Amino acid sequence: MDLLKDLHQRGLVNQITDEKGLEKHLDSGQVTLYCGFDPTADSLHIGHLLPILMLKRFQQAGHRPIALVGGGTGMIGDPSGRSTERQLNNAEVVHDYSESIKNQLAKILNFEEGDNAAVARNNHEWLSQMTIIDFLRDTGKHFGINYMLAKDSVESRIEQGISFTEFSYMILQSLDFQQLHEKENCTLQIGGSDQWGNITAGLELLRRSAAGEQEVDAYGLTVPLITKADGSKFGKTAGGAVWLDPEKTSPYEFYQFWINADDRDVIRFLKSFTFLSLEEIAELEKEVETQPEKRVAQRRLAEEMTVLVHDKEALKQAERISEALFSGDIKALSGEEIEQGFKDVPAYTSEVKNPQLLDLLVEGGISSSKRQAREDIGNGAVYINGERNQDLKHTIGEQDRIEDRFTIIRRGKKKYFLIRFQ
Ligand code: 545
Repeated sequence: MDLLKDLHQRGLVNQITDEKGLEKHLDSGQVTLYCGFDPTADSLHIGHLLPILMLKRFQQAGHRPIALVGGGTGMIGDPSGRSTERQLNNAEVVHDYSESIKNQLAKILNFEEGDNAAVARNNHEWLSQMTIIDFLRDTGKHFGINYMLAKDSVESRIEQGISFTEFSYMILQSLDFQQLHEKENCTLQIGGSDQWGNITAGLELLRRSAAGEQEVDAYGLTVPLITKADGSKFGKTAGGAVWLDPEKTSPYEFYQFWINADDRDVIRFLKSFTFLSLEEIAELEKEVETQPEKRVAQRRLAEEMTVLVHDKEALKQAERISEALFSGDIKALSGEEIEQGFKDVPAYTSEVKNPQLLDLLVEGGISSSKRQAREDIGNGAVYINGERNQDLKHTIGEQDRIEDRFTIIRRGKKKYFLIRFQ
C-alpha cells in the first residue's frame, strides 16, 4: 500500500513540510531519510519508539534510513520542548551513552541486508572538525536572528533565559541535515513534533546555501505525541519511564506495560506501534467491542512489542512469568524469571540458611507478630513457592529454595514476598 496513506491511517503523521511534493518524491524511487537521537541518557525509552519504528516503516517500503547519534549535539543540548537549561554531561559520558544508544537502534533497525540497509552516523564526526570561523562565516550567515528568536524552542525560553549554547543548537542540527544531504543524498528528516523547528531550520539552510535560487528537493515529517484516554502521560509507570534496555526495564515489565493498555487506547497503540495490517487490527477492534474481558488486543500488542524490542525468547519468558504469577505456580520459574517477576514485591534477605518458617514470617515483616504468624500458618494462609504449608514447625530447607537463592512466600490471596538467601 501507499506508504503515506498507511502512515495517515495509523495516525502517524503530525506535520509534513510539503505533502504533495513528498508523495511524488517517494514515488520517484528510493529515498534516504534520517532521524537523530542525542545521547542524553544511557538508554532510549518507549517515548522514542515511534520515530525509530517510522524509520523501519520507510525501510520496509524500500527506502534507506540513517540513524544518527548526536555525539556532537549531545555536547550542546537541544532546548526544544524544555523549559529550563540542560545540565551538560562530560565528553566521556556522552561517548558512552552514544555507544549504548547506537546498539539499541541496531537491535530494531536492519543494518545488515540489502541495498537499503540502515546506516549509522554520529555527528561528532563532522561537528567536531568544524572551526569557529567557518561556523560563523559559512553557516551563521544563513540564520537571521529574528528567524531564530521566532522558533518555539527559543521564544518559549526568552523569559526564563537561554544560553547562547542552546540558542545555537538549531544551527548544528541544520548542519547535520546539510551534511547528510550532501554526502548521503538524504532528503527527508523525521522526528517527534518537538523537532519541527529544528527540521524546518535545516530545510531553510539547505535552500539558502544551495547555488542560485533553485528549489531543493528535501522534506520534513513529524510524528505526533502519543496520548492516553485517561489523560496521564504515555510511557510513564509508577516505576518511572519504560526503558528499552532490559537491565532497566525487564522484558516482563515491558510486556506488562503493554498488556495493561486501556481498552480506549489499545487499538490506537496497535496502529501506531505495531506492523500488524490494518485489517488484522480491525479484527482485534471487534474483540475489544464484543469481549473486552478477554483482552485479546492487549495481549497481541504486548506480544508484538516485546518481540520487536527484545526477542521471541524474552516474550516466552514474560508470558511464563505472567502465567505463573496468575496461577500461583511459582515452582515452574527459574531464578532469573523470579528476579524479573518479583522485582517490585517486598524482599527480605535471610541471614540464616535454614530459618524456621514461623520466624521468617515475623522477621521478614510478612506477619505482624509471632501470634499472627501462627494464626496465618494455622489458617492455611501461607504458601511456600505456591504450595500451602500449615506446619507450624516447618523449617525452610533446600527443597524450598529455587536455585538455592530464592523462596517466594505468599500470604493470603496475592501478597507476595521474596526471600533471598546468600
Ligand atoms: C540531533 C541531531 C540531528 C537531528 C536530531 C537530533 C536530536 C534532536 C533531539 N531528539 C530527541 C532526543 O532524545 C534523546 C534520545 C536518547 C536518550 O533532541 N535534537 O534526542 C528525541 N528524538 C526522537 C524524537 C523525539 C525527540 O531522539 O524526534 O521527538 C522523541 O520522540 O524528542 O541532526
